[in-house]
Amino acid sequence: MKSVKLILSLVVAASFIFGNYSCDDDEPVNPDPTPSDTIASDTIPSDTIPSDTISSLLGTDLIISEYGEGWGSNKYLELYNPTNEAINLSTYIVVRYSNGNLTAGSPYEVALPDVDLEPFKTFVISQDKKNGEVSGDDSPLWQPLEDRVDYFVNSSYDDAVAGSKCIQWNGDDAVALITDEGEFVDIIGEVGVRPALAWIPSAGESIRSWSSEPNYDDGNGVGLTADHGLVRKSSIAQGVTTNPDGFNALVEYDSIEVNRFDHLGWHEFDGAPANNAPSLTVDSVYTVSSFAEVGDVVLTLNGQDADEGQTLEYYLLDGNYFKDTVTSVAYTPFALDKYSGEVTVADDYALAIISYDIYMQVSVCDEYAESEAVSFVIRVED
Ligand SMILES: [Ca+2]
Ligand SMILES: [Ca+2]
Ligand SMILES: [Ca+2]
Ligand SMILES: [Ca+2]
Repeated sequence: MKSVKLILSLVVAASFIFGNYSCDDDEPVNPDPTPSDTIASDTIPSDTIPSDTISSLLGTDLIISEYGEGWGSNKYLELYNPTNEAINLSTYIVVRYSNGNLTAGSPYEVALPDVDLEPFKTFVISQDKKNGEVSGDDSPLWQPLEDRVDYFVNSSYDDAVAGSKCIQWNGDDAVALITDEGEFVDIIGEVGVRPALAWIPSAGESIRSWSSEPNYDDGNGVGLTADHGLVRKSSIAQGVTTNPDGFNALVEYDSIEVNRFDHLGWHEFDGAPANNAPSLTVDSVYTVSSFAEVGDVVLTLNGQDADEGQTLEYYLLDGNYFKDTVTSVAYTPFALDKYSGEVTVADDYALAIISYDIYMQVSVCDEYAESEAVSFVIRVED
């Protein structure tokens, strides 16, 4: 446990240096580093800060940068490379230790694919329950989540399929990244401990989960690993490599509300190179003919980024939904291409019956940061 205590005290020190971070359940993560408030400029003369301060912030291995346990199948894990060299993922395994189990087993272990993860980039893992492809009682991933996933894991619950029961955490499990030699790289929760029921405000009920107050597993405070997301604080460069004695999520993570996907696909890290966040401006209203056909371009989003050579990705955050009040059939009339920013007609039958404006909320991401959300409507005209 000694090394865990050392890590925790380093984290406390790092929190002091980088200021207080919001942990409000209802607010988006909004890191507000205020070093000038917490360290008087005369206590640490600038000439005592070594010139390699930035590189000393780097990590030595992958970390878990985001965890999500949402509604239905909306479960995901984001990995991040906090080093300055690419890391091949094929020697890493994501493991779910279910309900306090000390061991996992093949259906609970996902071997990652042969992918080189570049420095300061993320890799998002979820279940292969894509929209239109689910069977049985499963619900599909919500489209705004599906759009951000890099790797869809076979989640058939079949004991003969490795990993098929892994991405099904529901709050009272430990989730770990390990090497193919069985060494912990990072851990959420405490392997071998199943937390008690804790209050989940958004659900209006208690669900077994790691919670916000000591002892973190006895139900005190608010449940944080069920119907919530966790975003790693930007000061954290190293994973938890020893099974901890208790899991206080808020030491290293900010809590975000359930089904909030706009932090996926990028991670704020103090050791990363300087970056200008991309921005996006849109008109308030675009129009499309009710006779338009599938594939017709309605508009093209045009993100701006002051940095050279960064790939921009466009995401739908909300909207693009129409429900026929007579038949109760729901439609998604448009499609947003992640890379080109083109919004095209996806369902021309929906256009023919729509009788009001379709609301869209979108953003642009450069893989290091995401823009503010912007909204517009598409007006369907005869
Ligand atoms: Ca849930
Ligand atoms: Ca569980
Ligand atoms: Ca993230
Ligand atoms: Ca940028």
